[in-house]
Amino acid sequence: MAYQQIVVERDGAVARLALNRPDKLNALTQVMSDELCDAFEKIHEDGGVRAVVLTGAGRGFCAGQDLTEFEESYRAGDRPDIEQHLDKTYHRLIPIIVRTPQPVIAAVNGVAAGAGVSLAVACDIRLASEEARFTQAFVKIGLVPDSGGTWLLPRVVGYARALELSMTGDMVDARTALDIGLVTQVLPADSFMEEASAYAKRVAAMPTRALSATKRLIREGLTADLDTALAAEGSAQAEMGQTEDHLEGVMAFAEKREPRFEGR
Ligand code: LHQ
Repeated sequence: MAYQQIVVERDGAVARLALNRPDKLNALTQVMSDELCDAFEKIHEDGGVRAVVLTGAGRGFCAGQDLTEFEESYRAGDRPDIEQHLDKTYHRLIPIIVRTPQPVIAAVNGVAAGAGVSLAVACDIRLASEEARFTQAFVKIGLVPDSGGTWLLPRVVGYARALELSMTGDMVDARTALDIGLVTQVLPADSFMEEASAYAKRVAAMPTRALSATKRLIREGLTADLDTALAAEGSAQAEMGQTEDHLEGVMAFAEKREPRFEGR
């Protein structure tokens, strides 16, 4: 599949996906959503990818749904079938991102609005440029948060913050996003992609299978009872105990050297 609205690059074990409609602040279209699904599905199957970076080209991260996709129908006095649209787009895309076996890092380079915030919170780790801004813009057009926004955001920032952000639609800057836990790091704008790439390379050199199981266990643990979570940890740990990376980690510790993990 040749992509028109995203750019996929590889740098060693890091795959970098950039939304690529910079003039429209990378507003999401059906085409872009299909392309992201395809790219993430290929990454799921690619054992050579050990970390993924999701970012935006130009000054925006993602302005959410491209509102012009429906403009004609509104102007004609119709109402688009939003539920059907969601089924074809975000209801496919968001679970694919969340269930990506490899760690996924959102490098939020600029504004994130509506479904653009959902894309960011579907990732495992969020790094923000000083120029990043976030708005749950849904309310400004009389909608509820969608694309996983009601499920993902409270898990990231908590119930009270998620309600306030979603009910006001207020724009928050990168520093505030850091304060409320929406992102975990704010990096200088002029070296943002270099620093985000270096971070991703560090993650890609970690024991990938353990990271993959960790994100799954933590996600599933949020909706499991303690006994179920302990059993899931036990079974994952039994699997990790058999990996080459576990052996390498233990030997490196014994030999007082840095481990060289291969993701196996
Ligand atoms: C855009 C967009 C955009 C098209 C900027 N669409 N062009 C799901 C299913 C179905 C229906 C609806 O929704 C959803 C989920 C959602 O995501 S709902 C939320 C949709 N997003 C928004 O409501 C955000 C709309 N955008 C904005 O509020 C502003 O553009 C932000 C705050 C993101 C950025 O503001 P500025 O930095 O001042 O940039 P700008 O407004 O000048 O935008 C630059 C260009 O990007 C401009 O195009 P132009 O040709 O005039 O230069 C905008 O029209 C275009 N653009 N967002 N969502």
